[in-house]
Amino acid sequence: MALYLGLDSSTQGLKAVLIDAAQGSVVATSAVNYGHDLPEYGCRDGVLPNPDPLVKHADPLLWLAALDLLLGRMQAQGLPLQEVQGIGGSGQQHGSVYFNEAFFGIVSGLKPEGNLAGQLAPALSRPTSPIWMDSSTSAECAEITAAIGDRLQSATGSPAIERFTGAQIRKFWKTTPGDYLATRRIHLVSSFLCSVLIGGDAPLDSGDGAGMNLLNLNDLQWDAEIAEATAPGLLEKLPRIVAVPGMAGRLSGYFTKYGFAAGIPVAIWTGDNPASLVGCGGIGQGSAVVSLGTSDTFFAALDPYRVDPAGFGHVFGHPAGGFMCLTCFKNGSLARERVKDEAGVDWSFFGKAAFERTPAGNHGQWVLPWFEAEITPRVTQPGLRANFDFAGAAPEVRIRAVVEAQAMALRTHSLWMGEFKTLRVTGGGSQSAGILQTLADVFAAPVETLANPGSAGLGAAMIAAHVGCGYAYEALSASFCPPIGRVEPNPSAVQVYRECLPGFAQFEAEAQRPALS
Ligand code: XUL
Repeated sequence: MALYLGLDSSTQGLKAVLIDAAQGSVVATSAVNYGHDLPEYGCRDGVLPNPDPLVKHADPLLWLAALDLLLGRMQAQGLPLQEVQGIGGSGQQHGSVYFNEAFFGIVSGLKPEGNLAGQLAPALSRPTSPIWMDSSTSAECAEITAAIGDRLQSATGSPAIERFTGAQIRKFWKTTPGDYLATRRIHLVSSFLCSVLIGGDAPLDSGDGAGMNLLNLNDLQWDAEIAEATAPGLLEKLPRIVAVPGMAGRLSGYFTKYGFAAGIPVAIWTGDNPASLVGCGGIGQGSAVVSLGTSDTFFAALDPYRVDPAGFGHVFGHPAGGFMCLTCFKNGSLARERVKDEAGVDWSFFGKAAFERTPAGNHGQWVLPWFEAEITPRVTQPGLRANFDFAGAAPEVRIRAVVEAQAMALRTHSLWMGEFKTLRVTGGGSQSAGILQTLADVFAAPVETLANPGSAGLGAAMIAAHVGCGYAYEALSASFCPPIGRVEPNPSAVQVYRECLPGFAQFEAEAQRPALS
């Protein structure tokens, strides 16, 4: 056996995937849901309530409590944790955790008789963590853009983006300069949890680091001028940066209480999207991944380096080397759930019947499902925009309108990345036949589904196997990511969408004006 553990600290929970790299098999999966399992932290759906709908913070101690709870559960399940040869991980991107001077001593001296949250609480210089759903930093984005200009996007792979960590750090400095001054280290969710695992101050990889608007992707170093324009003295508060995940360190003695062998290698963590690209077998060019989760994301390996001329897409480091491109839509599964609930139907109706009862193109009836402020395109005032009586329409018409809009937005905003021969679809939405067919037809490309148990956690486990024992990514992809289903595009529907797409792009561009209701 060659067991490797992948952990994925996502928006709504912490997930684990245990693989046997020698056998090419997934041995076990396990999960903790923040709202359900740790309600005492008050983070339903992983977010702290806030009167301002643009502010989305979480409690970083919740992520630690989840780690203790999950590992304890896996031990109680009798999983062979003592056989694990290495651990890797991924975190929701952009979320940041702020530490004072005490952090370094506390993290290196974790005591097994205590828990993680209790021990690390005094090390926080900011009690809450802004996460990727936050869009409250438009002013800070404008200030950073005014200082740096177009170089911000050509250097960091993205223009100034509200959820990216740079703008969040600037807001922290502006609103509570004393707390900012007391901050000695700013970690992302990924490097924070990796630090805890190694009992040290972990580096960041360029996959997650590129989500900060601070990393220069031309030389993979922090950009001193951009850092200083973001907040004074920021450079020295940032973790060490590395191009691709290597070994971060050895597992802290704290974790032997869960049965792990002392000192096993821990790989440098990455962001959930870069890990997911690995976990979907997206090592080379040719196929793109559509991940239908809390957010919908579209990503692929990118070669050569280039940026989105429209300014919505991003470039991150690829964990296997080189670059990846990504576009993220905030109104993903939450929008699908909203329309399903409001229509009073179940998932089987949503995934199948709704599409059997309505034609491709929905007779030109479109809705932009911006239940929440959207990031692609940038829409700060939530609200649906429709060209028909959406509320009065039949459930199947409303459902098709939402799914088609999501697929057409994915297509419109991924054109800068190039053409792809296939799409690999992952996440909860990949269970729906209607969604898969719509994607195949809108992209005019076959859609493949994967058997994977959570692509980010699987990718993290594959990274651990690569880093810990030199398993090649190509071989790991061949064993862990074979497609299990394939949906071919339907030529007549392809034609319908080909004709619709320019009009839809126009409709979306015009709808970026504030909603009327
Ligand atoms: C990517 C993004 C989201 C989060 C979700 O830029 O903001 O996909 O990574 O966890």
